[in-house]
Amino acid sequence: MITAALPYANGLKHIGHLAGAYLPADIYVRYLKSQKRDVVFVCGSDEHGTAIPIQAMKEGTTAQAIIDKYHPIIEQNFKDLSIEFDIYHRTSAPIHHETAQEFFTALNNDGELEVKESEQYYDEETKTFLADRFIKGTCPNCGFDSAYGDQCEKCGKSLSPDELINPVSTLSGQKPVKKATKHWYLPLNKHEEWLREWILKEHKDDWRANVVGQCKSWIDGGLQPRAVTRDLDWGIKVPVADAEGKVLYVWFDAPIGYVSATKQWAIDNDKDWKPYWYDKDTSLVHFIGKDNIVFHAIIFPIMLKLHGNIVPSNVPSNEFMNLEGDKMSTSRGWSIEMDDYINDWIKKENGGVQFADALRYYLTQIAPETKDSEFTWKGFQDAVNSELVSIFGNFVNRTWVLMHKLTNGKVSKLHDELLDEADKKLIDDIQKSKVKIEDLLEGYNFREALFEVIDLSRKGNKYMQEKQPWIVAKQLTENPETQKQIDNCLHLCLQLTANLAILINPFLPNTAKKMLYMMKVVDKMLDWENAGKIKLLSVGYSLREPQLLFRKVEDAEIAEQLEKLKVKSQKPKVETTNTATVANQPANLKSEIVYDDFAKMDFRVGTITSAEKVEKADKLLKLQVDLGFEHRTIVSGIAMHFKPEEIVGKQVTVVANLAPRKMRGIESQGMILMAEDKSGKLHFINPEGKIDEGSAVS
Ligand code: B3M
Ligand code: ZN
Repeated sequence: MITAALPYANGLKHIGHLAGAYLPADIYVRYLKSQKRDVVFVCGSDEHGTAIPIQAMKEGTTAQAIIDKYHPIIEQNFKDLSIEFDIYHRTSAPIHHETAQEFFTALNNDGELEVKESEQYYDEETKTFLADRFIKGTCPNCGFDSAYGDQCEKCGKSLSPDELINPVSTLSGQKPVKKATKHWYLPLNKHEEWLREWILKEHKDDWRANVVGQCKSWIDGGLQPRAVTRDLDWGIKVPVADAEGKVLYVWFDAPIGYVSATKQWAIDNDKDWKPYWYDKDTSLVHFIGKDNIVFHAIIFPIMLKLHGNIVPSNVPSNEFMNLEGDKMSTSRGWSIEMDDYINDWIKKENGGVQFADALRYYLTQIAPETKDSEFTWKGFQDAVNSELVSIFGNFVNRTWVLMHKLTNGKVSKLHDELLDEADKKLIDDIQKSKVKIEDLLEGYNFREALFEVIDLSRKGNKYMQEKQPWIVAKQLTENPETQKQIDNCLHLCLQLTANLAILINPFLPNTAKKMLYMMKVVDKMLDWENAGKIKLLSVGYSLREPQLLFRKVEDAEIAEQLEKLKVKSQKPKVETTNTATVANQPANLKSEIVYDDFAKMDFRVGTITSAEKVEKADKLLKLQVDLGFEHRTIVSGIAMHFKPEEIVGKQVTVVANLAPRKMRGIESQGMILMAEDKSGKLHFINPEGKIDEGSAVS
């Protein structure tokens, strides 16, 4: 039973999230599935908690609209990066509400929860209790001035509202007062003994040190009862009579989302879900980022145990991935959203799916398995150009080209009697690599496992370089016997290629698929049990023409991404709707320009004469704009804000001398000026009352 943390459906997710939980989980699951093990891989959107209504306020809409907007985008983003869940569920689903309520009721009826009244922060203006992200203040740990009531985003420390220095309401910006309220608590303290035994002794060596370490400091610090309900109107109703206006705490319901997702998967596939959560032989593995450790290694296991379920066998958690020297953060614009990467690399060109694998490659190569790591665009370029292209891709390509040149495009014979030391060593290397990679994957060491795969292809290159079949071929006319040496070399290189396809498959599934196509073999060849064998391709079998597995990443592409990151991080981002905060934000002006810079731009008034959605692009509308002197096609990223029919006839300001640019195969001949208000809503810039099309704006 494999789970990956449920991302909040409150916005786009970045590649740090991908590297933290989803990619390693996907690699592991692909490996298990290639071994035909009985495995279910679940994930889904976390749609409760204060993060959702807060985003709704920012976007000037409802919580429901937020989850309905982001859930499908995130789901599609994962698909585009070849993250293949058995189900991508959502916690707003009725089956999840029922499952979470049943869980609560069971624990409550068994007397495992405590009810207590306490004084909590309250916002008199909005008449709301201020839990979690509804309250902000200075972090007592690192001094960051906008730490939330549940966690400091700067230093990662878990907090409670009472720990914040100078707390203010996120909703109104007001200073809160204290007010009494009743809540249900899970007494973590009662479970200290078995947790110590289970985590700090039993799993001391097979869980990652960062996980055991964090658990140890929680346990040593003294576990406290933890509230599992909240005074909120967004969430799952507390299923008892006297709990008006109360919902389950998001961290109580979200992990139960793994169970309800499994139930839904079982319904969809006509299976029984119970063994996956009750059978003692099941291994439950939670893939998460480091800020989720306590919930998955301490709190949820307590809930599972009390409820009679199995507890996790492992909780592989990653540290953080930084970006170009700074912490990744969507709100500060210092991040690469999966959605952006997909649009810029994967959807842009034919065969762009190789860039899903390229990202999977680089993120695994720098996986923050034991300490924080760093994504740089230069590092990405190096990984692609000097490893995927020059080592792995080069070996496969050379093998194919030579096979077509020297052995008629067929798998040549292996002349056993002629096997020399180098041949035997290569065969041995293939077998050893398989065992090593398997051990590393079983131990969740994905980075090293991937290194071994590339290293095996490096050995292939070395072998080929030693054998030099293209040189040997020059002696063919004099000595036809030398063909046998060529046969052996290419036979082994081909068998190695088949092995590489199996071994790379969990990491780079699209590459493996392409290799299968070139070898004209069926998916079954990728079964893990085939790895280490050197009889995967039969003698005399003719193979397809080579296809390049990867192309080089150009310097200009990297420069463009760096520029994009710079521009994005300079854009003012509005943190809350609290006007005081907004007024205090620095204006973030772009650097000064001279009049000539401005005079170069030609702005004209135009009228939108037609608008339609661009296929497979959620954000884009294709517009026809009448500029008086001519009609223009303009592709504009406003589809999330306007329906096509509501903007036809509107006057707009167009940058009329912008170089045309292709977007999704459509040439966009200009740009429309828009103003973004503090809620993130877009407005057209248009003249007061209709004027002639083509009028210049200056
Ligand atoms: N949604 C927090 C996060 O995205 C939370 C994870 C839930 S896992 C059950 O980091
Ligand atoms: Zn802090």
